[in-house]
Amino acid sequence: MDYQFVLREVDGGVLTLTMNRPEVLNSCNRRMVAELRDAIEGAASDETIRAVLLTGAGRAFCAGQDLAEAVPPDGSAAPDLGAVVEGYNALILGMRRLEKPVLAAVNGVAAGAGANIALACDIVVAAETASFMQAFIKIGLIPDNGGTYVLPRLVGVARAAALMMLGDRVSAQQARDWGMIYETVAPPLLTDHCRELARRMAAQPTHALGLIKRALNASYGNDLPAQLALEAALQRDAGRTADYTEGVRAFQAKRPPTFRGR
Ligand code: LHQ
Repeated sequence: MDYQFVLREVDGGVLTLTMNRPEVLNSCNRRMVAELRDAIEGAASDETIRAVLLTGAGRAFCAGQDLAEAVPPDGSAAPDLGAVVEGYNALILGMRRLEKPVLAAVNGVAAGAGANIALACDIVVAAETASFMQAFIKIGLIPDNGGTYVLPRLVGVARAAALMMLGDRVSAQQARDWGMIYETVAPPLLTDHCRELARRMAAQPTHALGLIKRALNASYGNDLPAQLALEAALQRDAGRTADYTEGVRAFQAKRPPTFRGR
């Protein structure tokens, strides 16, 4: 696919995807969503990619759906929103099913679909000046992109309901204190810090990282016996990897391990 609105860069096993429509705060048009989806699908089948880093160009992470496309200013017919949301759903499922870590470097405001795309990542790091906003209600919509699923699980139903019903902005520090995201860093340090984290993840035992993700996804719906059974099955699988052998040998030899992701 030819990429117009997403910058793609691969370095040291890390695929960096930068949403790149800064003049509209990286709001998502249909094409950008398709590009993100394509890049995530490509990462799944590319062995050289062992971690993904998602960020935004300019002062925002992503302001959600491009509202000019959602309700065309020229008065032409608005698209069926269910169909638009289905395009995002494929992206969110692709990110959750990708058996490689996805890190969000939230460089600025993450609103609407942009907030929930960030929350679909495995690790969310935000600049101290960034913010999160379930902006949907401000235009008469409900949170989508998995927001109604993931947000109550991250921050509890009381906070999730208030955030969704009021549409207020939450600062990155508040989001961190509530457990919505992993950590905050000073804005000038965000890029380097997240690159370093992504590089570290790309040097981890990739297959096991994928299995952790599978177990966490399943934990949303499983009871304890089912989750314990799943852990046993996934551990059997992890125990058959070359990286497991390498990890144990390196420990015994008191040297750092070299994981190849296999
Ligand atoms: C934008 C946008 C934007 C276009 C800023 N679109 N231009 C799913 C399926 C189908 C339909 C609908 O939605 C969904 C899911 C959703 O995501 S719904 C929620 C959509 N997003 C929003 O409602 C957020 C709208 N944006 C804002 O509330 C503000 O822009 C925030 C709070 C994000 C940032 O505020 P400021 O820092 O004050 O920036 P700004 O408002 O001045 O925006 C800068 C420019 O970006 C401006 O253009 P201009 O030509 O005036 O400089 C905005 O019009 C444009 N922009 N968001 N979503």
